[in-house]
Amino acid sequence: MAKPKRHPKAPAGRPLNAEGIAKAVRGALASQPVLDIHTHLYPSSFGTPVANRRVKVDPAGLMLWGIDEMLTYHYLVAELLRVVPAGQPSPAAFWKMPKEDQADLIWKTLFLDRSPVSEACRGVLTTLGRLGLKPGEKSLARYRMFFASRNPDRHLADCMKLANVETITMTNDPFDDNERSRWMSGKIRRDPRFRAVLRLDPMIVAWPAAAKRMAGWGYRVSDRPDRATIQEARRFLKDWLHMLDAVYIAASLPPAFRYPSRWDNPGAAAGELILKEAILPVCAEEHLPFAAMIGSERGVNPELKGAGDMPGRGDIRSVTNLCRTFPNNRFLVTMLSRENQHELAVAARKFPNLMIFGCWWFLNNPSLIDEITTMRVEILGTSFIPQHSDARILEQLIYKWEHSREVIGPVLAAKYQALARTGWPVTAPAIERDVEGYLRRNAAGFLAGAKG
Ligand code: HDL
Ligand code: ZN
Repeated sequence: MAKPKRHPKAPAGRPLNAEGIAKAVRGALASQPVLDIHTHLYPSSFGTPVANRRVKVDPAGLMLWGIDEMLTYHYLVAELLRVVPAGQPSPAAFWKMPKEDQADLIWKTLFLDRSPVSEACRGVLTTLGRLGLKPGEKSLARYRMFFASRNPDRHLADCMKLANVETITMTNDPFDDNERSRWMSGKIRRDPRFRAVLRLDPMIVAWPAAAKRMAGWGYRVSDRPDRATIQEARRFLKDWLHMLDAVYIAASLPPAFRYPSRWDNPGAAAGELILKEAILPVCAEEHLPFAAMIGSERGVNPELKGAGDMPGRGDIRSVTNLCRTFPNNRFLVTMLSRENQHELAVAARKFPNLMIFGCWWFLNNPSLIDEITTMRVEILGTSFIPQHSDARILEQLIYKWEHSREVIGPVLAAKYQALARTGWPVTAPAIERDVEGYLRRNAAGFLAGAKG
C-alpha cells in the first residue's frame, strides 16, 4: 500500500501520552520567543529617570526600570493606599513623597507588614528572584545597589532574554507633551526590537480638546469635524504613522463607547466621525490594524491618578458593527470587563477581520487568564492572541510572561490531552507550531495583514 501522503501541515513526530503532552507544552511555551503586542515600554533612547553609574539621568525619561519604579507601579500604589491608616499618608501626601520614600513605604506595608500575596506584589518577587536577587530583604538597599550598577541597555537585553520576548510594541501618544517632543526632536534612535504604535484616545473620546491641540501644531482642524477638518485629521495621522513607522493605531475606549454613537451622548458624535472618516480609512489605506481597547473607566477615583481607573462592561454590538461596516479594516480588540469575554470570543468567530488579544490589566491575574484562555481555545482553537504584558516598567516583562506561561501551559496541555483522547495523534512538532502561533505568528501575521 502506498505510503499515506503526509498533510503538509501535519508535522512528523510520535504521538505523545498525557505526560509527554504536558512536557511538550511547557517546553514550547518556554522556548518560543514572544511578540508582545501591547506594552508601555521604551528603549533607552527615550531617556531614563533612573539614577545609575552608566548614563546621564533624564528626569522626564520614559524608559522606567529598577526596584523603585517596580514598587511604585500604580497597581501597588492602589493596594498601599487601601491599607495605610487614614491619612498616613493621604493620597495627595503620598504623591508628594520622593519616589524612594514611596517605594520604602510600599515595601514595608505590603511586603513586610503583611504577606505579599497579591499578583502585583508576587510579580515583584518573581522578578527579583529571576534577576538573581534574594526576594526576602528587609530593606531595599541591596536591590538599589544591584540596579544602580546595571547598564540600561545591557539590563534591557537581559530582561528580554529572561522573559523570552523578542519584539516589544510600544504605546506612543502624540498628545503626551514629553513623548511628542522626543519624537519631534528627531533624536530617537530606532531599536529593531521595538515597534511603534500610534495611540489616539483623545481623538475619539475628547475630539474638541484634541482638535485644539492639533490646531496648535499647525493642523487646520475645528471642533466640528467637517470635510476640511477630516482631511487635516487624516494628514495628522499619516504624518505620525510615517514618523513612527507604526504597526497599528490604538485607542483605549470607555465602557460607554458605542458605534454608531448613542444619540444621548453628543460629545461622542464627533469622535465617531473622526473614527469613521479619518482613523479607519487611514488604517485601511496604510494596511494597518486598529486596536480598540474597550472598557476602561478613567479617573473613578481621581485622587489615585494613574491608579484610579477601573473596568466597566463594554458593548459587543459596537465591535461587531465596526467589523461588519469596515470589512477592509482589521481590528485588534481587547476588553477590560470579565463579563465581555465570552461574547467577544464568539464575535471573533463571526469576523475574520477581528483578532482578540490578551487578558488586559485587571484580567491579567492567574484565575482569570485560566478561565478566559480555556474559553478562547474552546471557541477559537488556535486563532487568537492569548496574552500581552502591558508592562510599564521594564522588569515587569519577566514576571508578567512567567506568570502567564505558568497558567497558559496547563490550559493548553488539558486541551491537547482531551484531543489525544479522541485518538488524534498529538505530537511535539504540532504543539510547537501552535504555540508559535499563540505567542508570535498570530500577532505578526495579523499586523502584516495575513490570517492567523
Ligand atoms: O490604557 C492602557 O493601555 C492601560 O493598559 C493602562 O495603561 C493601565 O493603566 C495599565 O497600566 N494597565 O496595565
Ligand atoms: Zn496598556
